[in-house]
Amino acid sequence: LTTAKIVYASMTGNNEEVASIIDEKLQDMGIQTDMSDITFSDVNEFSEYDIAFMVPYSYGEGELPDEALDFYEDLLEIDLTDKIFAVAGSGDVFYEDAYCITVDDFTKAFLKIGGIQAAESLKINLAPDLEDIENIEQFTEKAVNFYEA
Ligand code: FMN
Repeated sequence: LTTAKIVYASMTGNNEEVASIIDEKLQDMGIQTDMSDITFSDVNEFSEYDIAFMVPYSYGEGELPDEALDFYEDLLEIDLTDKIFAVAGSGDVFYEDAYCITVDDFTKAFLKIGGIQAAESLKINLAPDLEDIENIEQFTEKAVNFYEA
C-alpha cells in the first residue's frame, strides 16, 4: 500500500484538521497522499489510490452537508469492489442520535459499492483534542496495516 486519497468536507475547519492529521500520519508512514476538499473532488479519484479516506462533517440533523450531496450520489454510482476505505469525521455530541451521522452514511455508501472497511469509523466531537489526535493516528495506522493485521 503506497498511495492514499483523502477527501474532506469542512465548514469551520474541524474536519479539515482531522484530514490533515490523517494526511500527516500517512506521510510519516511513507505513503504518498492526495488530500482535497469535497467541492473540488471527483469520486473516480478513489480508484487511482490504494486506500480511500473520507472525512465529512455532519449537518442538519441527518441531512448530508449540501456540498456533499453530489459527491455522495456519484459515489453510489461507481464500483469500488475490494478498495479499502476508512471514514472519520467531526460532529457535535449535542445532536445525540444524529451525532456524526454523515460518517455513518458514507461508511454505508462505501460498503454498498464493494469497499472493504479497513478501520472502524471514527467519530470526533468538535475540534480534535490531544486524545482525539492519538485516536486519529491509531485509526490511520490500523487502516493502512489492514492487510497485515
Ligand atoms: N453535528 C452532528 O454530529 N450531527 C448533526 O446533525 C449536526 N448538525 C448540525 C447543524 C448545524 C446547523 C450546525 C451549525 C452544526 C451541526 N453539527 C452537527 C455540528 C458540526 O458537524 C460540527 O460542529 C463539526 O465539528 C463541524 O465540522 P467543520 O468544522 O469541519 O465544519
